[in-house]
Amino acid sequence: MAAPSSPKVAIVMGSQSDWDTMRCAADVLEELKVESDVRIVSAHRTPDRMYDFAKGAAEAGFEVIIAGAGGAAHLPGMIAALTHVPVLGVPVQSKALSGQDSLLSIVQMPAGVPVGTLAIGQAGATNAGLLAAAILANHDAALSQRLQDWRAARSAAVTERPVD
Ligand code: RP5
Repeated sequence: MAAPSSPKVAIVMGSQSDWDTMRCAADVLEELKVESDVRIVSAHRTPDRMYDFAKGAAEAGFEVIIAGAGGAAHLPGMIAALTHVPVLGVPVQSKALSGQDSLLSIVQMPAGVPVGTLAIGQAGATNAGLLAAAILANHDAALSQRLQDWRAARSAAVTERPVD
């Protein structure tokens, strides 16, 4: 049984080099006062760590997992295969193919094991954080209000006309 204060969102990534992207998910969650547990878990370099994390995710109290990886990005799909906790996949922008490889390898899951795939790069990571918050907000009225306020502030910041 998870302690009441355990983070409900896990953010995992395949490499330290993914952190520049994935920190956008952590940052927006922090703005919304949602705790997250951030880890490096590589599908091909630390497969045992990935297995243990995914198999233990539900019992650890995670309700959403955000998984980011680049290149032949198996991580989100492998985690989704090992847990029933919803997985949001963030395709990290790779050097060789600008993240097209990451995107296709995350989004093209065969029917039966879904990964909710976001945009390539930092926009995708930010939106994964917002989507995770929206999922939790379904049963957290205070978070729902913070999310609505966050969006209202973004709308209010848009000027009607461009300024020089
Ligand atoms: C993937 O390979 C990681 O997700 C990362 O995006 C990419 C490159 O990793 P490094 O070589 O920078 O560690 O596993």
